[in-house]
Amino acid sequence: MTAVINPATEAVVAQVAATSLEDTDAAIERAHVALASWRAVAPGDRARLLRRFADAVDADVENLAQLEVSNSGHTIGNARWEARNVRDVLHYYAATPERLLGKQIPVPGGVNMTFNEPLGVVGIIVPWNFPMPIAGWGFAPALAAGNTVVLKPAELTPLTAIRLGELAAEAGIPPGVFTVLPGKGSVVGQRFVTHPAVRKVVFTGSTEVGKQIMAGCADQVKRVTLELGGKNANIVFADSDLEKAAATAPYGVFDNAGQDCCARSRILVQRSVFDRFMELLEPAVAGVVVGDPAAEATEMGPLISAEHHDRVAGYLDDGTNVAFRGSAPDGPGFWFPPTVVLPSGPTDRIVTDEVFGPVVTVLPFEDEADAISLANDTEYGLSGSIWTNDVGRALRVSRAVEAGNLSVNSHSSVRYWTPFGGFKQSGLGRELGPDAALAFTEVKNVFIATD
Ligand code: TAP
Repeated sequence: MTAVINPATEAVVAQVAATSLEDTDAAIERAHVALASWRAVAPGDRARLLRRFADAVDADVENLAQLEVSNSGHTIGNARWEARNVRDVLHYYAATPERLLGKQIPVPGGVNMTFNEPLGVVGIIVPWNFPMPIAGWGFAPALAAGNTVVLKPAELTPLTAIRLGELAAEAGIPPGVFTVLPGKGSVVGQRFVTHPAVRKVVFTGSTEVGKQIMAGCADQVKRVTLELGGKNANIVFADSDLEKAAATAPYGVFDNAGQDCCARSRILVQRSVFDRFMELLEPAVAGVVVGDPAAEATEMGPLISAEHHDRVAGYLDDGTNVAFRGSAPDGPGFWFPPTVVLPSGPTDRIVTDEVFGPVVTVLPFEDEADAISLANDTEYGLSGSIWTNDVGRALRVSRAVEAGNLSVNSHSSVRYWTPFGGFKQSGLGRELGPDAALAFTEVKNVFIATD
């Protein structure tokens, strides 16, 4: 049994059994057996089952949100959005089974056509920072395309995934088609990589573990989608709406206490407006409401664990030039105040590493070329923001920054109907959007001779 801790109170909220290697194998076997019957479900019926699953999630939004607040310390507002996001991806991909259209390609002497065949059993490995959406982004398109799914939540945050498994069963998703297996990454997650019946692994988590997963999958030429870390730039040009850029910068990085692969944790500000930007940023940071995540007005909760708290704190020492900090409650709970750092330069560890906490660095740049060069001076490439009122510059810089998800005059990165994923070491493949279900299929080409 593993104790599940509320990070805002340090109280034990549940005890969850860790799935053994034998039980993982048995679940994968059941998922393998269930493939034939799930594939045979008529497209319209598969779509109806996914919509019923979505409706079950919709009816359970408040319960799922409260579970997430107590397990992950997410603010109640964010947790409701996350539960509704699972509902929405299920509805969106419920349209897939009837629209997985092959092609008919003209060839002499016969008929040539393509089919999008399901891959088989898909293993989905989820991190602790967004347990619900990241699970849904994988299982909704995978199930819609006719695959069966085994899903491992993070050991720290299994509660909403377990509930989603119950809701799937209540909605009529057949046994073996969608199985949630709480447990250790080194046991359950690793078995997804090595078990030959698992044909694809979808992994979201750290770049370090992602590389191990990719290397492990190579042994069986197993398909893999990786959503990994980020160290995203928030580029503020002198010609932008500086008040708005400064007022929104805290949300861009401190949402979910900075435990967000899309956090804009490197603010780059044009030198001519640097001092003014810092003057505007200070009250915005002071105004972030940090505290009880169950309270409606709270904007930032705690970090996920004591261990993670120590890791984040380890980036700050006596020599760190902290410009200013927001507030945070005293313990119990793994609290860390929103923190703004003026580093000595772009090679400081706090600028190059993914801190994954409520810590942001601010650096000046001279001109457009300098901004692009600084933004790209990282092996990550997940997201970023560009603040400017010059439309030509907005387009030039968006094309030049090496990242999968950019927003201009906004920090918004995720919409379930648009593609999401990283450049460089931030990942491999794309989730969400119109093409995500195709990543759970193989294209088969069939020629029928007529002559
Ligand atoms: P990880 O430590 O990499 O863990 C992620 C998941 O992998 C957990 O379920 C973990 O299980 C499992 N795992 C660990 N070792 C494994 C192994 N050897 N084989 C198979 N599975 C294994 O990451 P984390 O600390 O939970 O999450 C934070 C990271 O995720 C950050 O780097 C963040 O940027 C990234 N992230 C990326 C995105 C996107 S979309 N790009 C979104 C969210 C988060 P345990 O729970 O047992 O450790």
